[in-house]
Amino acid sequence: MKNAISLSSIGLLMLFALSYRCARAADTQPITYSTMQVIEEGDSDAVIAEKAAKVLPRTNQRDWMRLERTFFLHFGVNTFNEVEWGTGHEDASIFNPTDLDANQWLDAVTNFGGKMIVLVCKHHDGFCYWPTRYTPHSVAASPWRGGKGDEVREVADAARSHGVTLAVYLSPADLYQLRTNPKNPAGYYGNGSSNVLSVIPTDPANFKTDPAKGRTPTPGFTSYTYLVDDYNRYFLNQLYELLTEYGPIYEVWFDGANPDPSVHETYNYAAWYDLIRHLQPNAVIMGKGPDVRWVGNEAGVGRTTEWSVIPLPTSPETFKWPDMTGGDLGSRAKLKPGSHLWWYPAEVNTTILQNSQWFWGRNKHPRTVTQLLDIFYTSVGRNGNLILNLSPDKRGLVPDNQLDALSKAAQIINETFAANLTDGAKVTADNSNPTNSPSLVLDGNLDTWWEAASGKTNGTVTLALPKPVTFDVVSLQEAVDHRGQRIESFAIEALNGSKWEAAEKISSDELTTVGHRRFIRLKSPITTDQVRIRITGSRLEPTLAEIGLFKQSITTLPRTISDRGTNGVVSLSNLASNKMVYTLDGSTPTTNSAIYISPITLPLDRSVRVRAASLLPDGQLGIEGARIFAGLMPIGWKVVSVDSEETAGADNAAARAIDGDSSTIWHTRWNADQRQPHSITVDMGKTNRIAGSTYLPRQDGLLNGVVDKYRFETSTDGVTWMTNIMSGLFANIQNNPSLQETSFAPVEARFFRFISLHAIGGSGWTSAAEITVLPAGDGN
Ligand code: FUL
Repeated sequence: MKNAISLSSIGLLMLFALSYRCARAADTQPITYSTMQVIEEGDSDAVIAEKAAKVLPRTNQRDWMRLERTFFLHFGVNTFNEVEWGTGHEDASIFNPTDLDANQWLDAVTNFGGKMIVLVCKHHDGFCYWPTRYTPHSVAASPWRGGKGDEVREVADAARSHGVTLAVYLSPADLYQLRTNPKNPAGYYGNGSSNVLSVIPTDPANFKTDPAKGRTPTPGFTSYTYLVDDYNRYFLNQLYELLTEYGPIYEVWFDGANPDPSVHETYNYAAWYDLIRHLQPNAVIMGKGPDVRWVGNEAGVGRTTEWSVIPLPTSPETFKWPDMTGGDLGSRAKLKPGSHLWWYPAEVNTTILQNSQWFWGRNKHPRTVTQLLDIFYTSVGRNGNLILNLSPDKRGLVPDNQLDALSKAAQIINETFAANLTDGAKVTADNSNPTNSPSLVLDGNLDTWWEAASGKTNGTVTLALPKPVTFDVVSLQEAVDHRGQRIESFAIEALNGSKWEAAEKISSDELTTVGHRRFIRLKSPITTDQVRIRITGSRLEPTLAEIGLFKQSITTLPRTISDRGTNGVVSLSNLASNKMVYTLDGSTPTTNSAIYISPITLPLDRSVRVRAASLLPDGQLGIEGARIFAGLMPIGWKVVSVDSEETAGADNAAARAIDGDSSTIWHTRWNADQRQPHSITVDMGKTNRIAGSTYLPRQDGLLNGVVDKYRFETSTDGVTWMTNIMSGLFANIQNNPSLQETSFAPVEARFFRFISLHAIGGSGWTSAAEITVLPAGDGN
């Protein structure tokens, strides 16, 4: 049956046909709970705060927020080429995993308590991992399982049998379909075709000639009609296949990244959203869509103050959902007349590989257990869902080094959270709404909660424990599904004798927002039989649905290893100020390793791997932190030429790119020389045999001048240059501005030249925090 829809009106209305009862100014009418509120001209600050506090999540968001730990999986042609971004020129024959086992992937997911897997079904290169009817460029053309394989089906089946929900990533950017791809001259992407009436699912045989001709819909589903061009029809048909043939889908992930923006294509997001809402109404749309927001980095770190209620400058029907990367997205200062207040929670995506690399490669190392634990606390514990990527290798298996790090982190998390130490506590509050008693904060149910008495914006909830307990993690959860997000500041205090004392938190955590969940880690464990949460600021009567006290099974060691100075000096520190042991030869630290007393001097002529661990008061080792210092230290190096450097507005001289300090940068002139290329030429003072280079983009959160296309040249005498040493693209550097390493055949060089050919966003600036070279045979 065909169901014709006029997209512009009905589709969008259906899309947002949620309970929008936009409240008017509070002095005329009470403000009711709603999934959207509008701030009117003349609303007082109190009314605005009340409106923000009365925005509720929608059902699909509520279910999604409760997942907390979810996984991503990037596997495909890029795995076989060991690159982060493909080109669209890949031959299908390259995709041939020998041992692909989706159950092994799902075992890893459930071991970490993962509740959902987002599978990359098509990455930017356009190769499809299910046998789609709409392009031959898929697993069907590959040797894998004799061309009969369907990775999406295998993952869907494994996910179902593991009790994990399924979600799909379908890249809007598609280099295979790019109009300019010589491998596919009939590509749809940016081919200038006009919008024509198209039935989805389209009959593949008439895809271009008569798109009004549909094919039989999947049993249990119907057809839809849209006015779209070739690429959008292609994309809608792919969505249709994925959303109707693999069981329930809970998230659709739209990536904003596009490796080749030179060919323009207009994505018809409205049609895509409409189709998703019809086919999988419980799914959240992530990224360029209305349900889930990208947190703004790929490092696994949520904001210390993370609001889920976000002001939109226009109505959600017309809003374009750009990435939101600012530091403050939802504080009172951001709420203003004209804002539509919308529940828009954060998803924190990151990878198990160092430097946020998504696809497996033989030289890519997994993150340390400490980093994974940190990521867990700074995502799930900062009112966001964690989506952690696994990268199977060419066999189609998640390699042991990733599994090892993951399962160690999982074990620590599982042990830490196995027992909520509040058991048997008597809960009281200095004020309560009579229908929401304080004992509800310990009933394990997010749908019941303590709420402050009517009119109060603060309150203290006290737990009197049957006997003293020792804890170093506090978990708080607001009743967001029923009362929205309200808390703005709070204190955690423990009774010490007869005195209430503030529990000392680690410095990277802040006592501000709570939302779905907030973890606060303490600087050191506290032993007490009375704990209180004192809410000191709230947009409306504060609520707490759950309180938890936990003891970390192992004291972790967040970020402890400093930069390597030009003198080779590195210092170690840990937040709890414990003693530390370390190694410099790659071996695992033990209680007998060198004890850290003062800054260590590292060799300067090679890469060094520093591994360190705290020595805990009980004589045990805390878990390890590690850092690789890649490349030669720039000792005695000189910039011999640079075409532009800013020295007036700030000290952004070229020398800053070779000062061994990742916090200073070389930047071309701010108000001049705004064109590419730019280049910096360095004299290393002596000839080195080198086999790679590194570029560390600026680490201050700004992207101005960050290079995404480069060339690297060398010379032994500064006169004759080898210009074809290395050139290329720093794939995904915009989303993931971390260390970029390239390797090349060993060469003797005293001089090198780094040339910026293109910077993010086509900017005419160039910037760099550090540039160095990798010595040959270094093998870090
Ligand atoms: C980015 C992409 O470019 C990466 O390759 C990866 O897929 C990540 C999840 O999103 O923007």
